[in-house]
Amino acid sequence: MEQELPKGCRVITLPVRGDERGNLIALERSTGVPFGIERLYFIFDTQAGVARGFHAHRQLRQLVATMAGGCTMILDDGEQRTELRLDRRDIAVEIGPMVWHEMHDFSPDCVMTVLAEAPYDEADYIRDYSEFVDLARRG
Ligand code: T46
Repeated sequence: MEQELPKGCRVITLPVRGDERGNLIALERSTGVPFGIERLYFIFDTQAGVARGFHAHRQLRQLVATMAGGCTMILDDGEQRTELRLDRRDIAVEIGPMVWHEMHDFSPDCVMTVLAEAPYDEADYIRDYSEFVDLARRG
């Protein structure tokens, strides 16, 4: 995954500890999580043809990985828009504040795992794209 990402986004390779029994990935600050983890949530059983997201966060940083299946993530900082297929367990994407994100084309088995820096707060969401672009361009 060498493509250029919008501001505030980064692809992180997760360390896989494999042995003859199988594999294990441990996530903590020392193995690449760029913030203290306050919340963990999972998105699964996404119905065929459904897209999710369509928002940016004002402050929140998150780390997103798919632990099964895959989906296509659109990342947009108001100037640059990038599409990324997330379908490897050892790859995560950091989504910083003020990044519009959408998730499309979920495989039926997709389990998306999200680490978040802060508790859930609806006030942190920008769900209107025009408002997001205005705020992002103002800096
Ligand atoms: C994001 C992308 C990647 C909670 O009650 N607690 C939570 O921690 C979360 C994340 C959601 N909710 C409630 C809020 C809604 O009533 O669960 C419902 C579905 O949330 P939402 O429509 O925001 O889901 P997505 O898939 O559009 O977005 C989610 C996260 O909300 C968001 O922060 O970055 O996944």
